[in-house]
Amino acid sequence: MSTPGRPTVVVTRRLPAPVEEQLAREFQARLNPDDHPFTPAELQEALRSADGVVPTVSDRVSADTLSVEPLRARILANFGVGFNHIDVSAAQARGLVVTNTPDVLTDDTADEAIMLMLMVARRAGEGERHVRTGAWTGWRPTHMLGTRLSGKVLGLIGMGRIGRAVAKRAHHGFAMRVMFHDPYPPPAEVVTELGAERQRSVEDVLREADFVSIHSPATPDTRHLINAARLALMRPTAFLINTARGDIVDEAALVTALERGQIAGAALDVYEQEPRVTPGLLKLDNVVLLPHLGSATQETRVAMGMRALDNLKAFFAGATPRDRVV
Ligand code: 8YV
Repeated sequence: MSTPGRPTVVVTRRLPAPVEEQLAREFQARLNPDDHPFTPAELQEALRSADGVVPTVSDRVSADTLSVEPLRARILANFGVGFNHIDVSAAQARGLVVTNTPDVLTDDTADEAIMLMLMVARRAGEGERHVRTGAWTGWRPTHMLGTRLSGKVLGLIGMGRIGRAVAKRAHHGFAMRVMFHDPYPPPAEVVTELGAERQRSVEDVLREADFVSIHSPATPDTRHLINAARLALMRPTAFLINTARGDIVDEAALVTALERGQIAGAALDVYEQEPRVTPGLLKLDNVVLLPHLGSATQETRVAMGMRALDNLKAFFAGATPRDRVV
């Protein structure tokens, strides 16, 4: 039982049980037992009636939603590191603090990027479908040959926490030559330790890489960063991997590039209009499609929840939450 007098917190989606239990101990927690996605009206009701809200990527916290009156909420403790679904300027203008959950999902998301590279290069999705549909007639030397990952050139678009974790795996685990572009590059010693080479532009990375993996935040500047013109710079043997945010890639342009054989394949975990997937992608065998699973391990989802909880606790104790973004 939650104790009266504690801050009221609305959580928009089901969270792992240990997190919900802890939330219920610390706050007047209003949970979402049937896990339905919140409507804008439900989000507004939460903002009107709770001291804090824990939204996530399936909520669109727009300026319009945040214009609610009266506004009671004072913090949006986002469950997730990416917060492009929240209009942070509008939140700030309304006096709301916004926090996210970095660090705890870095390793799992980096693992997933490597998994997607291997899946698309070694034709794992295609092979699985082959076995499950009963099409497999047996081993033969020329059957379903893919592309080697080890020793190839990995081009990272974005070299923040997750980009660096991918570089570490690729360099130390797969002996890949790692290059990157980031307008805010890491310190030189970090770059050296990762055996990485900085490129001056996204274009320079795209021209050189056998695998291009995206690790930038979704901002107005990165929307459709990977468009038709940039896809045309990639090698016909290269693969595109996206575990960041869907709107960084122009999905229609990607379908065209794949259909024309301008690139060899793509592996995506995120989409422009989740959960909708551009139909052209579904038809292509050289595309791996996952349902936004980057951080989807038991360990990480619990850690993300605990991190959101820590942010709430700090805020309601009058301190600056560790992961404050505005
Ligand atoms: C989350 C993510 O699962 O944290 C993020 O930004 O993309 C994923 O790891 C999801 O988006 C929850 O917000």
